Amino acid sequence: MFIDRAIVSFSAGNGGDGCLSFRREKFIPRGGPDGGDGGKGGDIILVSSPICQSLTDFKYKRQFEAENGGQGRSKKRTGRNGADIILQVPAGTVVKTYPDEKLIYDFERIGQEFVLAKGGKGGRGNIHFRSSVNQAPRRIEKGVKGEAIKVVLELKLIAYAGLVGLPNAGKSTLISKISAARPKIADYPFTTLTPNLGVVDFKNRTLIVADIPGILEGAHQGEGMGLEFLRHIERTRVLLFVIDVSPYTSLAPLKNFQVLENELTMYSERLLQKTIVVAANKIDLAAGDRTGIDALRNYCRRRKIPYVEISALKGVNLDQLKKTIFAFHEPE
Ligand SMILES: Nc1nc2c(ncn2[C@@H]2O[C@H](COP(=O)(O)OP(=O)(O)OP(=O)(O)O)[C@@H](O)[C@H]2O)c(=O)[nH]1
Ligand SMILES: [Mg+2]
Repeated sequence: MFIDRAIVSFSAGNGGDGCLSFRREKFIPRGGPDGGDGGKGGDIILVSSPICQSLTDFKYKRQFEAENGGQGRSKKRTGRNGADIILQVPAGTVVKTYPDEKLIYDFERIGQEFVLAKGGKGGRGNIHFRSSVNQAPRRIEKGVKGEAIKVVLELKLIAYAGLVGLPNAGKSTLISKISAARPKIADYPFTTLTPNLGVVDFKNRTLIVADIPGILEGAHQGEGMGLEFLRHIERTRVLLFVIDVSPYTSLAPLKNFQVLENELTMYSERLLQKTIVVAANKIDLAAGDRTGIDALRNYCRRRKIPYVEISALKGVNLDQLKKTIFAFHEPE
């Protein structure tokens, strides 16, 4: 399970001030007060929406301000109400106070709506303050300030697919090409030390994919980074094996697959009951001899394991890969 968090400031709109004005017309001397009320400030409203699946929007923009109400005007006209801001969050989002993290609201289901910050009321114009003793009131009310609040938005995510592969196989390159995630990529093993999540879009559907550190032969005995981080993908639906099929690796593709499978079994037999998809990566480098690649391909075919040849770097066959992964996803 991953936790996605964003700290965001919201301010609702201020109410508009009431207006100070007197009727001024020909032949009507000493016209009475006619200043209208200020409009209400816009609210900030959060809605849990089926379309929204992550808090990414709040990573780019961390401050939202709803519109202020308009000032009241002469001739008893009320100021315009400020527009509300309606923001979508995924179901599963909790809203907490910042910085002490007390629960404010929990979006348990799709379609819930919560007014996080209320717009200020408009002030009354001088029309309201006429009395028997004061026919020409110069009194108005100021608009009320809108509520302002800084909160923590938090979403617990369960990734749908997890990328597993030896160090340097191109997992981070792949997630950076199929999602907005931008993990570090480099030509040496163990570039990735902590998991990264990416939201992958395909034909109006989205799925979360997790990139985790590479696995070495012997990881179950503590080699490399060990297997501890596999707990992050224990609940995924699909395991995507990323296998380097270029001639520049020490392991032949099929052996590479078997090492991964073996390490995963050592961690938990249950992991291998998941759907496995194989991405044969770096196909752009695999000109010439295909013996090793074909051995992996035929093996997958025999075991009915979906197999796609890709180049994460060059963007080859990535749509085909996404289609394959999405095929196991039943819409809720
Ligand atoms: N030619 C080629 N190079 C690739 C491809 N995919 C990844 N690479 C290169 O392989 C190297 C490793 O890529 P990463 O994405 O960091 O690999 P990783 O699997 O995340 O590695 P770790 O995080 O260390 O486990 C980088 O130099 C990438 O540019 C590909 O399809 N073709
Ligand atoms: Mg990596």
